[in-house]
Amino acid sequence: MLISNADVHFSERLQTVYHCPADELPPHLIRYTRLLDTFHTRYGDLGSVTIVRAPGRVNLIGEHTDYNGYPVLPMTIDRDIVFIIAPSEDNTINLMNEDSFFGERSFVAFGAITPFAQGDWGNYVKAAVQGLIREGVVEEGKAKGFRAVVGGTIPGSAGLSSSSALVVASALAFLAANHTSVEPVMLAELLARAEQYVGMEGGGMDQAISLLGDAGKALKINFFPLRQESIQLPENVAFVVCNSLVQASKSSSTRDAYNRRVVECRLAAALLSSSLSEKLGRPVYARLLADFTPSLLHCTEKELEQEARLALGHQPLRLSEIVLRLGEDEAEVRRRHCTLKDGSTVAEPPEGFKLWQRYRHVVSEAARVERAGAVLSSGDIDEFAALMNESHAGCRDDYEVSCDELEALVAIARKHGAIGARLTGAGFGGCTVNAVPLGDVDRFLKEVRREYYETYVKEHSESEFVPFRFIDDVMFVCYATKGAGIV
Ligand code: NG1
Repeated sequence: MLISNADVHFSERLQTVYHCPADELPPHLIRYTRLLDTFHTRYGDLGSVTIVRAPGRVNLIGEHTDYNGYPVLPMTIDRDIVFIIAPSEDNTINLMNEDSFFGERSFVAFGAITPFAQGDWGNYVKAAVQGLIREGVVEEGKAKGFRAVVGGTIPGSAGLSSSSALVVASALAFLAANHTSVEPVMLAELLARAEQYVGMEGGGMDQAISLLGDAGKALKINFFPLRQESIQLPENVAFVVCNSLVQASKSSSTRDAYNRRVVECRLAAALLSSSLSEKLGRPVYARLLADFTPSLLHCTEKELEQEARLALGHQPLRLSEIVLRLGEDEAEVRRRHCTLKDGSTVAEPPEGFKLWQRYRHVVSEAARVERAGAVLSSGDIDEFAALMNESHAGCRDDYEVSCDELEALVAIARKHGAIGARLTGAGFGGCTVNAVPLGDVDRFLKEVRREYYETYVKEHSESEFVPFRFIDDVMFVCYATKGAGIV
């Protein structure tokens, strides 16, 4: 077989993107070749094509902090979404997913784009296109569509950001079809707003790490305004992802539970603002929990915590109680704090809103991220792992986003060599991330496979576990790749 200069160039390019040794390139080359073949079989020869990709991510620490304005510390993973595209003559977007389960989708990039059925994969593409048109990046009347073959290797509904990777890749495809581009930081902010089209009031972590990620590095990301700091990943420890096989689907109860926590944090901010305003005798405006800065309030962190404890109370609060404390009209409280971007309102949970617990997790998690960034930079991996363990406890006890299966998986991981183990992403199922000393990785993989996938899963057949074909699809070492872009 003759190897052209273009082939050599493409191989070198993939090596930079995936940050892998040359002997690990063949599977990537095979995948891209397959996607290109599928494109030509489906659409014929349309001349030159563009390839865009967007990676998923694993969040090492900083859970449920992003939408509160606090930092996160994720890294990209070498599982991604790839689009092979060619521009259309008109504004139609045709999508073919190489996984026949997802099938083909088509829509027009014009006006208010109506979503497909809830949970449909095409909605993430619509979210990106709608966002770019709404924010004036692509001019509505002049927008060009594209034809695409889409291939993904990120496990879905697993807390590894497959949905945001799809949004990011879709945006890059639409921008390429319209011969335009947006600076990555701006694009990440725009797409965080755009993804709320699917009904999750999410923060900006996933779009940011997918676009700004760096090979071999983790990123500490701050929000409002978005800014990032690269941190070299340690060489003596691997971060291993293990999928609990419990689906945390964004189109169902997970979405409602997530949105309820967003609302609880908003209500906590409102109550704390009101009580601080009263105490200080001047208005304290704070929309996000991160807006309460002790130095600006001329108090210590401890004093602020005391104040929050008083303002939020230990017990869950009924909406009527919150309304009373805010001294506002109930309809106004619902409109300002409980209403989501799609106009729906988060209902009061039967047990009331758990404001103090949510506050305590978010603020302590934010402090852990600050510390984690510093100790990771200095190479103190034991301290980093201890912070991961504390983070998991906060997610489980105060934020209540763990489940029996995640607890079993974390316990098994710690028993077999993980020095730090925690749920990652939104929770309610999905994956754990584990810090495992390099020399223990093989044993860890073998034992977790035996004790969780071959034993626990079989013994708990009452749970709805997602079936899998290969163990590598559900348990793997993470390698940070380059951020999203044109390949
Ligand atoms: P995942 O796990 O990908 O659903 C979600 C949010 C993040 C962040 C985490 C919790 C979206 C798209 N993603 O991530 O912004 O809040 O939960 O830390 O909403």
